[in-house]
Amino acid sequence: MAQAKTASTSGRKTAAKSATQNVSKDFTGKNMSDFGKDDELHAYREMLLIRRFEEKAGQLYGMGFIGGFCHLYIGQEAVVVGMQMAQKEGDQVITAYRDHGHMLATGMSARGVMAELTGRRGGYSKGKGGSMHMFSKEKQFYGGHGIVGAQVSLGTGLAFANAYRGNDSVSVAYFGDGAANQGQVYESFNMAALWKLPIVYIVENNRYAMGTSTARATAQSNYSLRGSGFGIPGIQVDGMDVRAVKAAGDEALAHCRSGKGPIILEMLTYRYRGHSMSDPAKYRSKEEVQKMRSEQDPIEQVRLRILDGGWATEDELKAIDKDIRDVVSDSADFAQNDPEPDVSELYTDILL
Ligand SMILES: Cc1ncc(C[n+]2csc(CCOP(=O)(O)OP(=O)(O)O)c2C)c(N)n1
Ligand SMILES: [Mg+2]
Repeated sequence: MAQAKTASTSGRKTAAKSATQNVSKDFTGKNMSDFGKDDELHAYREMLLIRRFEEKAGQLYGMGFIGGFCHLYIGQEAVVVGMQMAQKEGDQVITAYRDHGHMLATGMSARGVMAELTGRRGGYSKGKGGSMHMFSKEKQFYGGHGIVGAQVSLGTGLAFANAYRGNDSVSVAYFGDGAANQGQVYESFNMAALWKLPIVYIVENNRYAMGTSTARATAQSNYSLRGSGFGIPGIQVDGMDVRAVKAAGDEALAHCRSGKGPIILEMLTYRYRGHSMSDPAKYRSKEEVQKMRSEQDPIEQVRLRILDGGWATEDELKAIDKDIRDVVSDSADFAQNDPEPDVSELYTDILL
């Protein structure tokens, strides 16, 4: 059995030897040969859309157009984009409250997401859900959940439905390093392993749960091993490298589709912004953030590879940037000008 290694570019320590049993491969992105020009350009565009969208959402929040909670995904873009590239139509996605990137990656419209953030009727929940509560049946996106860990149980339910119906779809359930310490996660693992449910559990290990670092909060910091008591295999992945994410996603989804049951992918990633818009992030140094941004930024990695490979010129990349900025500013204009929901909508679509 291969010894577990953490992603080399993440600069983290390798996993303990005793904990290697379930880790099948080292996904660093360096040996992912089948990720070519079209993939790089696609990943660049998709990640940039999320980055620019989140920057704009942050601005609108500062200007008072967005109220309530708002958790930005900046820094983690390679995770959802790489996974989405590995998925096929019909696979379901479910996540927590840091969800705008997941929605855009599934193909939900920037207008619909931004208008939901500003509480307008053109939003995905008609302006009544806000940042943490959006859904799209069409794109198989099941939320958007504010209760830490709840989406893991719900995602397991989606996998149960796939198994019950005998279809070929896989449920992809994202959760954080903090959520990984929640009890219902392990109840879900047990059922998923027992019934061999088709689900990829993705731990987005961004090193913090609100202001608490993983070092302070967890007894087993190799999250890919968290299913070992249930016989669920896990893989540690460089979540800053979209090639590594896609390759691990391919393997995990094939595992599920072949009837082998659940699998865990631990994505080693990092959030650049605070936990939410109201977090000044005093629990970490500016240098730590700066180091990640300058050495491992997921978008910059792709940009450099595109230029190195001669797959696009600086000018062509600038044209992509401009397209993306246009999509995002169009969504912001829409989200500021679309009317608020009518008062008659106050008691519709809700459970009392
Ligand atoms: C059941 C529950 N407990 C506590 C909270 C408060 N809370 C909101 S986010 C959060 C931290 C979760 O961190 P993590 O799972 O690492 O996700 P990240 O924010 O890093 O994406 C906590 C404790 C909550 N929303 N729900
Ligand atoms: Mg976290």
